[in-house]
Amino acid sequence: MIKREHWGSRLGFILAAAGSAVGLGNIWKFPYMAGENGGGAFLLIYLALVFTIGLSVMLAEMVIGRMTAKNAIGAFAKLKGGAWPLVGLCGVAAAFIILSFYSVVAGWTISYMVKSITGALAIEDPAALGSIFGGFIADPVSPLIYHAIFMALTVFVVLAGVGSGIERASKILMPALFALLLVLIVRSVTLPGAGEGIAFLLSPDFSKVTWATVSEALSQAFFSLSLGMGAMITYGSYLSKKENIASSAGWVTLLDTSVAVMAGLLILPAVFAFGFDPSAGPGLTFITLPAVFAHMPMGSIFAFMFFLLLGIAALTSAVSILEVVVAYFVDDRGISRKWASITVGVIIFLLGIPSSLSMGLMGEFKIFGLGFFDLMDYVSSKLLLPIGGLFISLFVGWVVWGKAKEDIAAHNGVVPFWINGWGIIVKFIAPLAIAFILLKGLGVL
Ligand code: TYR
Repeated sequence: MIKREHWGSRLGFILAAAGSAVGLGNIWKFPYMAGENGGGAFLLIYLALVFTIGLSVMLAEMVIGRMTAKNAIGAFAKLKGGAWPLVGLCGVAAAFIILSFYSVVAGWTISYMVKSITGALAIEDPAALGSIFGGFIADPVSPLIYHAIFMALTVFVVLAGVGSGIERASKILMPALFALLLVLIVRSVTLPGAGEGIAFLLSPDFSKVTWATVSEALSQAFFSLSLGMGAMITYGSYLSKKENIASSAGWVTLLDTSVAVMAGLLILPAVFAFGFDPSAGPGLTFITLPAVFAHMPMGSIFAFMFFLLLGIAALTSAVSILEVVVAYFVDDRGISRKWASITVGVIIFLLGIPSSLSMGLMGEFKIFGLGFFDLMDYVSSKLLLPIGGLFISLFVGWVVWGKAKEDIAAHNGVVPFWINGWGIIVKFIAPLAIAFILLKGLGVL
């Protein structure tokens, strides 16, 4: 048997895990969700959920991974067996589903990088940009080509392995991402009239908050932190016992959340400065922002930088989603990393085709009233991830609590003072809160 790989350094692990967390969820989804759900009020609820349930489940996942040095399914099998590996199996299923539509949107960002260079986006009128976007995503061929390119890039990184593929790519791409983000924020908040956007994001209006808002914030927290499907179990499984795992989980949570807030500070002030509508929904980054860039001097360069930023963020996340599936086939099915990456990559590409076509040709095709893309998104972010998080909490809190405590203390032999607080969250608060919010959001309660 080949020895299991480890991360080369603590920084390498933190950057890879933050790379997983920071993605389209932070830059594309978070600002428009805040825009649609009352700005600061959404932000506050989101922050409260992230630093209680989110952080606790993040730590729980990393601990499960490190204790077993196994993939998401194998980890549960090794620790307990019975029906528990089903939690990992749902995670692997979620990985197929999420990556299939994630890669479609990531493909759009590559196309928009090209469009910003060619000047095709240098148009000030959002309506015209809306028809460009609508025309592009409804096209039966072009988005599929970009979807294929993006999946190929993802496969390329994963097949190179944990150290020379994922860690190396993260160490180059994550600093680039932070640099681009800073440049763009400085540009955005120094626009005349930007203050209103900042105020919108930071001052809470609770009149718009309903249980639906809270449930949106919860699924967003799971999606954004890459929780509930075993990505952090898988990344944690390559950690050595010498690392301070709790502090790593804290760093990853903090980095992910800061990037979401920074993306809000990048997008909302610019949108307000030019008098656009912050609740423009998913089109905010592909329609409203290009209009904003078109109003700026050297706008094409900023537009290119923005879509590059989005593409990089998407790539390091996609890599972690593919790794969840590949690690399972490599560990438990004895398939080579190369073949597992390529085969799974092709299957996910194929699964993404109906999602892409649901924006055009298959627009009329609905299941439970949802188009294919929306259905995939709903099933994974609204159901599979929170439910996965619920069982992961219960597992750590009730089934392997003693071992989990030991693992947390493994690097220095000291059980941290907050351990029982974490225990209360994973045993009671997280499972109950997730179940309650889920049922409220579904309208069952
Ligand atoms: N966290 C990523 C984002 O915000 C998406 C993601 C979701 C990545 C689940 C991994 C994962 O397991 O875009």
